[in-house]
Amino acid sequence: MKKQYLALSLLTPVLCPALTAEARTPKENKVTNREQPNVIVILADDLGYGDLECYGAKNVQTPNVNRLAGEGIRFTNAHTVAATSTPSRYSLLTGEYAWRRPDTDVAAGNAGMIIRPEQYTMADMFKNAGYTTCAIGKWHLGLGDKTGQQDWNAPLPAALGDLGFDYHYIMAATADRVPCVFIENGKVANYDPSAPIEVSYKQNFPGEPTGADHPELLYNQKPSHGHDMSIVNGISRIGFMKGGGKALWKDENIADSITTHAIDFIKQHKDEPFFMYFATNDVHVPRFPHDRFRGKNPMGVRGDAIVQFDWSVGQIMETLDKLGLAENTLIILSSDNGPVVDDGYDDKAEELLNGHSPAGPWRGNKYSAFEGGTAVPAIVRWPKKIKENRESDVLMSQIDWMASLGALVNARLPKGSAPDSYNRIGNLLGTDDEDRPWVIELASNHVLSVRTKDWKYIEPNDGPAMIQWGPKIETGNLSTPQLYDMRKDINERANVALQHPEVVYDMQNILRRVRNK
Ligand code: NG6
Ligand code: CA
Repeated sequence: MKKQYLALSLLTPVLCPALTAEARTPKENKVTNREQPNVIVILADDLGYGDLECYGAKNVQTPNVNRLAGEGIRFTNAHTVAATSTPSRYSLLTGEYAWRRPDTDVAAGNAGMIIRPEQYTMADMFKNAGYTTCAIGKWHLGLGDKTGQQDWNAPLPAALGDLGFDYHYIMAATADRVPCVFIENGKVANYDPSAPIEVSYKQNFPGEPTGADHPELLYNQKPSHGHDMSIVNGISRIGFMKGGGKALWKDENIADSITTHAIDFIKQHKDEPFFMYFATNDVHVPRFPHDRFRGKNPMGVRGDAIVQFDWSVGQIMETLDKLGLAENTLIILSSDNGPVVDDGYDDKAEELLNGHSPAGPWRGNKYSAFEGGTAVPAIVRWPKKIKENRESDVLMSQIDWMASLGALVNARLPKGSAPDSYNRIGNLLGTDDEDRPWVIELASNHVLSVRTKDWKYIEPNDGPAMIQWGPKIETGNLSTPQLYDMRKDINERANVALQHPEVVYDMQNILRRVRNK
């Protein structure tokens, strides 16, 4: 870490003599603690900044997340690296910007494993620091060999065990992508030999119904965009699949299933330091929460999925409480990208918003270059060290979580690993409120933005202003540079690039420097 920082800061004056204070390389926060807490990263899916009660949501109750925030720090200026899942998660788990690689876009369910075994991951880091590690829930970073020609009826040739996770119980991709089975330690969980699994993203299997051909077979959630291929549990998905039998998940039980596995893991490892990456399926589509969470708010299934997410969080907290582990367990709760309402199923989420603003004060949504794409809730609780409950508007990025947590547990990272991650543990623990000098954000169309505390720059792009495949989502595209003054225009309305060419110049310099690193 140290080495990396020094190398960059030495380069800085050579490459960019004119950089202002805002263009500095991130500094490292001091490590103030070397004790080893358990660490749980709770990563929701498509949960927006405005979707939690403690972030101002009015139509939905989230008592457990509220309690977590009330016992820790609630961050109001935290960013994912990307506005979609795969690149966001890649960056979080490797400390490398996903856009440095060409193959980190939203992955198919049969994609080869994107993070390669030789890469050093957050899980490797914890494992080497003496932790027992696990990943539970949504994966969406590919599995198996690079070709993606997986045989789902045999152990996968590469899985999370090769990435530092001692245990995993995961969905290969997303709930709307086949295969609709859980993978446990590199094999289909509850594998049913009477129903061999076949998966293709190219063509259907003879005789298998699809949502496009047989809409009468679908339950109430019909696709609004895409999602018209294989039908599993009455919901049509992306991709074709055959078989699965008893191994197929039931959508209404996904939250129960992953939460139960998370609780079991905590119980089994209560006496040793553990790291858990708990990535929920909520609130991604198809939203199919269990009956007991339904109808609890005026927003339909999207609201119910938020309630279900809150329940999962509550179960983890309760388990820690019961086992006496809460005090020395650091929980970070966040989301993988900004919110989306209509994401391809007609689930009435749009019609039932009832005034709710999933992205809170930010413009744009999941996919966008505007802040709504990457501005997410982030809560850190660690009762042993964080004594004062507070809110923090420190500018931060998930890219730094690997190096920060590494510093916390005194991990030594191999040279070249986590190349974009800086130790900013003081920000996470509330002992250092110095903003990251800049944050880089990746939109789904590969446009990069730079955010500083005061400014937001979006690089020019000729693409359309709205997403083309259906829902009314702004991409943030404009063919000329965009600059917004975040001190007085957090909703990114007035493009002031022409009024502040020197700031545009600085922002472009930051981007060029980080790109060329
Ligand atoms: C899109 C899907 C969307 C969602 C997204 C990935 C369509 C029309 N849209 O292609 O439903 O699955 O990919 O979401 O198919 S993410 O949160 O995992 O990145
Ligand atoms: Ca997502």
